[in-house]
Order: sequence, then structure tokens, then C-alpha cells
Amino acid sequence: MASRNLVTLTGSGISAESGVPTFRAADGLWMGHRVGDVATPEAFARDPALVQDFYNRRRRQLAAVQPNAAHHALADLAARWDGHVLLVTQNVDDLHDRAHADRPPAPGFELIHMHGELLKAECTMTGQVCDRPGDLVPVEPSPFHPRGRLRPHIVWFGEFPLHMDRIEAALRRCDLFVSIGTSGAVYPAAGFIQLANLAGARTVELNLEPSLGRRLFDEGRYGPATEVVPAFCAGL
Ligand code: BJW
Repeated sequence: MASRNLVTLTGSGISAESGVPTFRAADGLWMGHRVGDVATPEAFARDPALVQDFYNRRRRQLAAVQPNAAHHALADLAARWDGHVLLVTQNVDDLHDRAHADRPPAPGFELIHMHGELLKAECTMTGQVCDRPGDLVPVEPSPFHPRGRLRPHIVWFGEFPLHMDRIEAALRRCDLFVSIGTSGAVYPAAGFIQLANLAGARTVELNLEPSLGRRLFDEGRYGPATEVVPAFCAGL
């Protein structure tokens, strides 16, 4: 029987060939920083200038990059898929959004940024979110609350990823799960493969090299995302 309910999970490997760095580089640093210095609520409380500067630099970097053949292949697939497609990305870049922007929205398609979005900011008091494509200053007043500040709309370690109820519901009914360009080092995303297996889905990993969870997948195809993702999508 043909697959109808597709869940695709993407990680930073899909954006690597667009020029966005992945996270777990050999030196263990992200753009020269240790994780705990920039990607935790504690880091923001301790040194908001450092954290805002880190995200300001990444926001500016995003303006200089474009979606690649892998993002476009997934957008083409979603446009022609006869069924439900949930594209869950751990990436905070907007490259999937841009790849989908020039196609009519397909019925049954959803894109979820489970770790937030670099081009948005959120109020520390109310959690309300607004577009914020430009720089944030260390203590940025919030338009939503007199005592609030704007922080990057990013899910830091120890915080809850977004829309988990919708993601888990889609995983429970999926019949094809495809994981692309993620090391499987960060939970809860690293556990989605187990939920897909419980649902009885066909499970496929597309990555530069086998991830930590390789043995949990039915099938793996390895190479640069701009090659393996279009080839895989063309075969569906
Ligand atoms: C290519 C390629 C090419 C390269 N083509 N491929 C102990 C045990 C278990 C869990 C925990 C634990 N201690 C703490 C936790 C929980 C913690 C966690 O998982 N920690 C781990 C480090 C152990 N998780 C959390 O805190 C999360 N919240 C949470 O768990 O809440 C409780 C909860 C439980 C259950 C349900 C619901 C809630 C929050 C996690 C937030 C993660 N945020 C980050 C940072 C965002 C900020 C920012 O962007 O600055 O998100 S971490 C970072 O890692 C980022 C990424 O989205 C995420 C995943 O990384 P990714 O994308 O996989 O990148 P890499 O670099 O690891 O891998 C790149 C891959 O690409 C590699 O495989 C390459 O081979 C490949 N590649 N070039 C194809 N050209």
C-alpha cells in the first residue's frame, strides 16, 4: 500500500550546504561558544549581551544564505503528496519556509519549527511571539508587557520544544518517517524514530553519515543532503 501519512524530521545537516554551520563540530563549539554559554535560559539571565550578540550574528548570517536542492525537493514532494505531510524541523533558520513560499500551499501540509525561529522574538513575561528580523539589544523592551523583555524565539536546553502534541499525534499515525541531516543527539527529536517504529511506519535516515540511532531505521542512505534528498524524493 502506498504511504499517505509522511513525517519528515530535519536537522542542521540539511542547511549545511546552504552555508549554515551544523552544531556538533569536531571542536565541540558553536561559532566559538560552549553550548552552556549561549543556549540555555541561565546563560541569558547571566549574560544577555553575549546571548543576544550570538543570535544577532546568526540572524545576519541567515540573510546571506539560500535554500538548497534538498529544501526544494521536500517542498516539491509536499506539493504533489497525496496525503498528510508534517515537516518538523529542528532548525531555527527559515530555509524550509522560503523553499515552500513560491508554491501554492498543499492541503494537508504543515511545517513546525520545534526549536523556534531565528527571525522571531518572544516576550519573557507573556511568551507572546513577534517577527524580529533585525538585531536585539541586550535589554530589549517588550511591546507585550511593561516588565517584559524580548529574547530570541529559540528553545534552549531545559525548555520545552514547541507543538509536541501535534508532532506526537502525527507520529502515531504516520506510515513513512524520514529523518534528514540530524545527529540524533538531542531529545525529544532523537526519540521520534521510536514513536514512528511503534506506529509501524517505514523509517528512513538520509544523512552524510550514519547517526547515533542508525540501527533503529529500516533503511539509510548516506551522502550530501543536496544529492540524497532529491534522489530519495524522486523515487517516492
Ligand atoms: C549532513 C551534512 C550534509 C552535515 N548533508 N547531512 C540526558 C539524556 C537525554 C536527554 C537529556 C539529557 N540531559 C538533558 C536532556 C534533554 C536535552 C537533551 O537532549 N540534551 C542532549 C544534549 C543529551 N533536551 C532538551 O533540553 C530539550 N527539551 C526537553 O527535553 O524538554 C523536556 C521534554 C521531554 C520530552 C518531551 C518534551 C519535552 C530542548 C532541546 C533544545 C535544543 N536546542 C538546540 C539549540 C537551539 C539554539 C540555537 O539554535 O542556537 O537546537 S540544540 C541544537 O541541537 C539545536 C539543534 O536543533 C539540535 C539538533 O542538532 P542537529 O540538527 O542534529 O545538528 P548536529 O550538528 O548535531 O548534527 C548535524 C548532522 O548533519 C550530523 O549527523 C551530520 O552528519 C549531518 N550533516 N553535513 C547531510 N551536507
